[in-house]
Amino acid sequence: MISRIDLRGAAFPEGGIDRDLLPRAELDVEAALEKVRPICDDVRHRGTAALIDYAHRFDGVTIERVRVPAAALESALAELDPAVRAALEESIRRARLVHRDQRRADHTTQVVPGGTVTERWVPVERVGLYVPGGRSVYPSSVVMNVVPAQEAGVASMAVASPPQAEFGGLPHPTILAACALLGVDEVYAAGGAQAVAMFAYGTEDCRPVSMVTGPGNIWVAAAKRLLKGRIGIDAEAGPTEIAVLADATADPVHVAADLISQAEHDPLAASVLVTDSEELAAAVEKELEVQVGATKHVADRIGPALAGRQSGIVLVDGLEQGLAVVDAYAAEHLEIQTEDAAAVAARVRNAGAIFVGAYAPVSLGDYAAGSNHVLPTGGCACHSSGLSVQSFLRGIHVVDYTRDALAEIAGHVVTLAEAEDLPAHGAAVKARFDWKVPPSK
Ligand code: HSO
Ligand code: ZN
Repeated sequence: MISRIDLRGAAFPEGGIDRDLLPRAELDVEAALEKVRPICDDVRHRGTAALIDYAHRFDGVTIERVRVPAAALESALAELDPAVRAALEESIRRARLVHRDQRRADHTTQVVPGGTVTERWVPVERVGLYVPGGRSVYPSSVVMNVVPAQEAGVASMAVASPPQAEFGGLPHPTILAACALLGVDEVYAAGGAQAVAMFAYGTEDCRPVSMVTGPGNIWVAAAKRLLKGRIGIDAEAGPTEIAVLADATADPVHVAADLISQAEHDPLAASVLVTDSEELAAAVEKELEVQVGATKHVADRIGPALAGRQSGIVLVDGLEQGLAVVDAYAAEHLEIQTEDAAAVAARVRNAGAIFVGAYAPVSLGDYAAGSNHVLPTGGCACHSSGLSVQSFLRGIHVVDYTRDALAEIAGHVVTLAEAEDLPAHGAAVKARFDWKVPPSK
């Protein structure tokens, strides 16, 4: 079911191993760009009418309006299963604890007497949060997007999620209930590229936003790539990934369960085990067969995900090689199930989130660890981080110099301006000192 990649005895070069040796899903966002361009242009020009047409074409539902009425949000919350409500409330509470601690204080550096630079952290004014609603309906993703935005102090936010035929053209009721629980009252029944375009350009109903976050399918990713610049984005989230770095001390039952858990998302999801233990590999292979037989989404997702070339068991010679592999892979989620797991985890350089030891499965982080589950995929963890309060803040440098402080550095500014053949830059300083460069102190 799951393939093996045997790297034992392979050379591990100093600069890291070749990523192409490792399993990974290919997502051709570039090819989707040409398809989403006319959709985005159409929404730009025809606004709500275009969104209503696309709801019909792509979601198979006839809707009369895109903005979800307040009464629909209230009734979704009133009808929410009390157990789901309690679980969401606890998930929100823990996420708030963690994200509140991520807030940044403004900081002033005195460069010279009379010359300061302050970094002022200012939240993005208005954001659009995309919540998928096709194969997946994830109220937990509403929590993971809304909580950091709220904790960052974003003043205005709107959520978009595809209209569902089953629910009279509204987004899924659990999504609506999660919005209501979080105090988000601006929700739109719009999905795919057209929802991102609605946020970017604005419509009669929806004021344009400055930033769009949230996971989505390939069309959402393509629209984000197309409209990036006009809007800020978090990342083009790809299929989910779990890597487990494990040694002979790991429990194969846990490892197999965790590999299956993320394969459950998507046929392109990646489940990768990196181990130096032949015995563990064999036991996990056996355990996968057993557990897959007892789970739900096998034929459409788990089966193809585990059998796909993006998943596999990577055999290595030892912990050092294992660390080199997981660093090269840069997984969205990385579990460490080894002896002295915390010490091993501390050595990892590239991962979206790290789950330490036997009692921190990825599912915990997906719902209720307090950490965020919107994380970099596709190897982007080597340069990017997951969603956080920081994602919604901009650090503005405030430069404040007195006349004396400027005089002190004026000579150097003029010299550098001349070196770059930009005399007008130098002149802007000289103009403040009767067109002379003040003598350096
Ligand atoms: N594992 C997904 C998030 C999720 N899991 C939502 C369950 N629901 C990406 O981190
Ligand atoms: Zn998940």
